[in-house]
This record gives sequence, structure tokens and C-alpha cells, in this order.
Amino acid sequence: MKVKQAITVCLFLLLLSSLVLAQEVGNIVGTITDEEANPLPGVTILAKNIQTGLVRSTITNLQGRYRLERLTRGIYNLTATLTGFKTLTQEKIPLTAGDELRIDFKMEVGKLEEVITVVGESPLVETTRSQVSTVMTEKELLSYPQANRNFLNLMYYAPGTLPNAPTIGGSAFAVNGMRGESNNYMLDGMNNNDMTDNSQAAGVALLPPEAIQEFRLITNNFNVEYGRNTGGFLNVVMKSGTNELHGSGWLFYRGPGPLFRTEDWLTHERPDYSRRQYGATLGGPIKKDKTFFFASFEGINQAIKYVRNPFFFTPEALAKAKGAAKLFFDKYKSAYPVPTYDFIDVNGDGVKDYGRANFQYEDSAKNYSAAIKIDHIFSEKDRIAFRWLYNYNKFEDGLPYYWVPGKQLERPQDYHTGGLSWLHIFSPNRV
Ligand SMILES: [Ca+2]
Repeated sequence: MKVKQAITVCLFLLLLSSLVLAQEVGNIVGTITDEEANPLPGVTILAKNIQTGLVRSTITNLQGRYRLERLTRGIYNLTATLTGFKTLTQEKIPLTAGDELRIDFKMEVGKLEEVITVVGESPLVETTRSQVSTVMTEKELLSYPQANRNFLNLMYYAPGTLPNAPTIGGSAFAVNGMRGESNNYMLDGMNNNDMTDNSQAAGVALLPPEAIQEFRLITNNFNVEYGRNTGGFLNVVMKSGTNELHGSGWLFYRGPGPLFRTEDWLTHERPDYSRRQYGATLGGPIKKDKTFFFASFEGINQAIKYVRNPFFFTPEALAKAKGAAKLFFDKYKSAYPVPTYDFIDVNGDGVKDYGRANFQYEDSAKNYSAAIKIDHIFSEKDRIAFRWLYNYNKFEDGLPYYWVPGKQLERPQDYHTGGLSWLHIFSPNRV
């Protein structure tokens, strides 16, 4: 019985640790001193998220140090107050997920009611950690060119990455010479890895760029909380609603005509390529300063025609088919291309066995994603976030490797991913 209880406790702790790992949050740390650089204990440090109204506070220790842990990413105003000193405020501090910002204050003797606002500070740089990481926020996400508007292609802009490293089932970006399968994909701090070969093409749940607040790709000197894989660590944070109602909509259209496609170098044809990508987002308050929502939808409809010239059996070779092969070709021969050039006589009996034929086929894809995120602040000490994301993909391949003439291969995929995180502050020093 004791063993069972111990296992239960361990599982519970594991669950807790994975929740705590949720990298939706960042830290602000620093030291408060007086004008002679003596540390000031007992200073109240208050951080207020100006987008959601969330307030967190702590008090400096005997060394004048403070540490505000696991603040939701956003824009903060930071205020330091101590009786006998002028109140200091630094406004509009951008905190991204996984950040640890150092903000030190030097307080002047004076009345508490006198407020000094610090503006135009030098850019905030993480000085407390040595990790190498690339962060992209909303502005970069929407302004950088990205093939097919898939944010994973933005990883190529990060130092140390190589695009399209081959994986068992496709390709993925590679980090610092590791394999394409070696990255760790996270969504809102939760596992988003493809369970088959961990390439980015298949099983990674995707969000449209408009629904992403930011991502961070860590490529070196990982902190202890980042584990699992040896390549890059990628965390994507979905947007949350704020006190203001915001929305967006988009439509990207590429027509089917030859105007939209360059000539194929081999066949000199301009096969059709049509693609429509459309969607919308909406976020805002359900209850001001308390409950927020953010929702997104995106659809992609794509059809690409190809002309390829693979080898096919000649009618003479098909006439010699036996057993199961004969049954197969008897059934599908009418749809099987007849080769016209580059003939090969494999066994030297004077009968041509293979030849090439120009073969046109179509690959099509339909992808839909829908996501919703609800954030609720119970109090300064408790807040929860719930996210649900649905991805539906249907691929139809005109020339798969186990091809049946005239039949497309259908590959429907459904992903539901969800997460619920609860952050509780036990005390200003314990989360
Ligand atoms: Ca032959």
C-alpha cells in the first residue's frame, strides 16, 4: 500500500513539475540601493501588467534583492516604494515568455508621494542567464517573409539553424549540427512533439501567425528546466485576450492559372497551382481585469498539379505479369500510363521492360485550425489559463510511392491538443 501511495505522490509531483514548467511566463529580478549604493531591504516592488491588470508584489531582502517569478508575459509597470524615499516607477517594460529581466533601482531620499518615472532606459537585456536564444514577437512574426505563412519557417532566421534537414519522415530545421529530429517543440509550455519522427512537417500542432504572441528558440546553454532533446528548444505562446477588444482577418489567394507558376525546367509546362489561405482572430475581455478570451480560425485549401516523368512498365512487360501482379494490372491497366521514351530492356531479351512517360497528377491539401484560449485571474495569487487547439488536415497525393493508378491516396489527420495551467503563489518567494 505504501508503495502505491508513494507512486501516487510521485506522479502528482511530476504533474506539478510539468505544470510549473509551463513557459508562458518570465521573471523580473533586481537590486534596490540608495544613492550611496547601499542595499535597501524592505522595499515594496510592485509589477502591474498594463494589458490585463494583473498585479504582483514582493519585498526586497536584506541584500536589497527582489525576485518576481513567473509573471505572465506582457507589458509591465514596475514600482518601488519605501517610506522615506521617493517612489520610483519604470513604465512599459516588455516581458517575453522565458525572459529573466534585471531591473535595478537607485532610490533617492524624499517623500513617498514624490514619484520619479524612469523612461528611455537602455534596451533590456537578459544579463542573469547565459543561454543563447532567439525571440520573435508579434511584429516580427507578421513582417518577416515566411513560406506558406508557417511560423516554423521563421526558425531559419535564428543563428545556428539549418533549414530542411532531412528526417525519417520529412524534414525539419536543425540546430547546431544536431539532427532535424532533435528539437523539442512546445506550445504554451506543453509538449507539442510529433511522436513518430519529431519532424516539423507531420505531427506538430500549428497556429496561424496572427494567433501567436511570440516564440522563443533556445539553441545553447539551456537552463535546467529545458530537457528532453539535444537540438533546439522551441516554445510558442498563443495570444491571450486583454482588456481591449482586438481582431484580425486575412485572405491570401494564389490562382490556378499559368500566370501564378513558373515553367517546369524539365517539361516546360506550367501546371496549375492554387492556394487559398484565410482566417480570423478575435480577443478581448469577458470581464474586465478578470477573464479574457482569444480565438482563432484558419483554413488552407491547396491544389498543385505536377508533371513528372517516372518509369512505367511497357505494355509488353505487363502482358507477362503473373499471379497477384497480373490481377492488379488487369484491373488498373486502363489508367496505367504507357511509356513513350527512354526505354530499358532489363534482361536483354529484346523486349522493352520499362520506359518513361510524362505523367500529370494532382496533390491537394485541406488544413483547418481552430483555437481558443481563456485566461482567468482569481486573485493576485491564483490564475488559470485554458487552451484548446484543433488541427484537421487532409492530404490527397496523386503519386504516392504505393500508387494505384487513377486513385489518390487520402491521409486525413486530426489533432486535438489542450492544456490547463493553474499558477498559485504561496508567498512572494514561493510559486
Ligand atoms: Ca526485356
